[in-house]
Order: sequence, then C-alpha cells, then structure tokens
Amino acid sequence: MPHAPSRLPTLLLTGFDPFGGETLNPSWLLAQALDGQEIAGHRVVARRLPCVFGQALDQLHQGLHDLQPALVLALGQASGRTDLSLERVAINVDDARIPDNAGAQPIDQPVLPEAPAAYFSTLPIKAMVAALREAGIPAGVSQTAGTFVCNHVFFGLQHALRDSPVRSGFMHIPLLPEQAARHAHAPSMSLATMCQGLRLALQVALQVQTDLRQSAGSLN
Ligand code: PCA
Repeated sequence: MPHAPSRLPTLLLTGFDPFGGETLNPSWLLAQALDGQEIAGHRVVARRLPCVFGQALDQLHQGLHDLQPALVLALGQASGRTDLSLERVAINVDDARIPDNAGAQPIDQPVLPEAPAAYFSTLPIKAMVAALREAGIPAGVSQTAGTFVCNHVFFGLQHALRDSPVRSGFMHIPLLPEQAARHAHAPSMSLATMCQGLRLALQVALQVQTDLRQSAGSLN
C-alpha cells in the first residue's frame, strides 16, 4: 500500500545562502533539487539556512522542531574540494577567516560554551562513501568541516540530537562548474552528478538505519 505523502517520515536536508561574494550556493540548489522527493520511504524537506553564525542554528532548530525528521543531512559549499565530502567530526570552535553574511567574524569562540569539544557524525559515512565510489561518483571522508558557519551548524545539529536516535551529519560539496570557471584550477562537480550522489548517499544512510533498527528489534 503506498503511503500518503504526509504519512512518510521526513528527511531534512539543509543548504546555505550564497556567501563570500558568490551569487549562488550549490548546497541550496542541491537541497532544493531533492525537495519533495521520496527516498527509501522518506519524504525530503529542504530548508535554506542563512550563512550567519547563530541565526543559522536558530533556523535549524526551528526546522528540527517543526518537522521532527527521521534523518538530517546538512549540506555546504567548500571551494577546493574535489569530491562529495562526508564530514566525520564537528568541533566546538567558531573561527572565521571571512565575515559571515551579517558581518560577524568570531575568532576562537566556542559554538556552545557548555558543550563538549567535538561530536562525531552519526551517519554511516564509510558505507556512504563506498556506495558513491562504487557508482562512479567521487566521494571521500573529510576529517574537518572547518571552523566557519558549516562547522557551526554541524556542531549545533549533533548537539541538538545527541540523546536522540535520529542520525545526522554534514556533507561538503564542491563548487559548480560555472563557479569554478571564475578561478584558476578550481575543482568542480555538476549539479546532476551531485544530485545522483546525494540520492544514493541518503538511500544508504536510510538503509543502514533500517538494518540497525531491525537488528536491534531482533535482539529484543
Ligand atoms: N559553506 C561555508 C558556510 C556556508 C557554506 O555553504 C562553510 O564551509 O563553512
């Protein structure tokens, strides 16, 4: 029996506003491209976050509250990246090399003063990377999400869901070819390839989540 759309559990995808002089941010284009789609029995809902310390986390928290998602993946642009980068760890540091879109430039500040130094992604990042590579899509595990607004959101996300069974994580993506064309030797990836890769990565994340639930159930 097909589910009515509203009955499907929600998969929250976030992307960011353009920043740093760009007129677009592929992370939002990618989230938007999957908005409303069904992936492995889940309905994708895309939310756009401002590239602003504090405000981005407020809006993320609002999305978590409104949507009560079953899985969350935040996306961000990372110039210089050559592949779809599944981030392993979020650190409790805001240290901005450039101002955010509201002009703030925190240096050596904690994201959340009372929180631990770091959180790991709770997504099956190795399985996601393996599936992407198998499908011919460049992907890798990244050991740092930086210390700008992306890491800030990733850290706040993992903190918000720290006692929850809901899995969450962050993926950095390369520039689009039209962005990379304005710089010398800048790596890029087409939106179509990113879309294909993201759908596959999410399928794997949801499948592993289901497998874990089933094996947990079988222990009871
Ligand atoms: N990338 C930035 C912030 C927003 C985005 O898309 C980062 O990597 O921190």
